[in-house]
Amino acid sequence: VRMEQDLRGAWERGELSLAYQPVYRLDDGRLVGAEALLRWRHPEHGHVAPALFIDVAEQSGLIEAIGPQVLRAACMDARGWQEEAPAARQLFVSVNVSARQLRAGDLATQVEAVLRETGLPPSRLHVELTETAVIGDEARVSGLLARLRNSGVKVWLDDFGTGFSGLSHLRRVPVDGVKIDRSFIADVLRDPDDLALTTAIIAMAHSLGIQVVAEGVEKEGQYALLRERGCDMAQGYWLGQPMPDEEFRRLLA
Ligand code: G
Ligand code: G
Ligand code: MN
Ligand code: NA
Repeated sequence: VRMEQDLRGAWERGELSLAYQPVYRLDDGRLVGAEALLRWRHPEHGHVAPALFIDVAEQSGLIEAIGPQVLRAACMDARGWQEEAPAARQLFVSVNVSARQLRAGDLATQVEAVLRETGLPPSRLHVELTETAVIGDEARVSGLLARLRNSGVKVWLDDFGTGFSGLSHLRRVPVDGVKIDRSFIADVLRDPDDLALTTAIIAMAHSLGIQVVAEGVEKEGQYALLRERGCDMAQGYWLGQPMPDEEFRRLLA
């Protein structure tokens, strides 16, 4: 209850901010975009772990207020990146959308309004949904995602592989790609099962005509292996930590 109270109005008080983690294409090593990750600096307790407060935001319904603010801020920041370098005109920003947000308002209408307001081209906005967000409501979610994708927004299935039923979802839910959960990448150099799963996810995604991002790349060897296996993109501490917008802009300049 305490955290819920503290989280209420945190955005307006300037305690919440976005960090951007760079995403690189593996074939040529180019920067292609960034994932927006919410950060909370509590006035007394300092930095609060996102896994903790996102859960509270989700349970309490506060995410329905915070989500649209995150979406708008991320699109505005991404629109500003091109001021640093002409090539930044192509970069995407990837925004996490939770199950509750997906069910609450009309996400497609919200997204369309924010894109109009910020002038960010739709193809530069990516939306990340977890497999669990999609479960149970596939018909409605599919319709919503189809509308988003028709407008040019790209949709990714996040934490892919952890939901046990990833394959069946891909059949019914239209997405542009999957993000391999970092738990598979962590041991991919040592554990033959994780390597087999990662390789299988890449092959399966490509045979369905969709792309693959690997998360949690912490070592050069993981990067090299993923590249060799034909994975499309990667992010992780070895490539770049999540950083404030000012720092991300310095990376672009
Ligand atoms: O940021 P890590 O930095 O620890 O993020 C932890 C979790 O919080 C991840 O699963 C991530 O998807 C989720 N997350 C981060 N930012 C957002 C956000 O803006 N909205 C939602 N719904 N989830 C987020
Ligand atoms: O669930 P989601 O994929 O949206 O969350 C991304 C989370 O992963 C964030 O908490 C982010 O800070 C974290 N993260 C990003 N890169 C790495 C990495 O290389 N290693 C680990 N352990 N976590 C990472
Ligand atoms: Mn994510
Ligand atoms: Na993930």
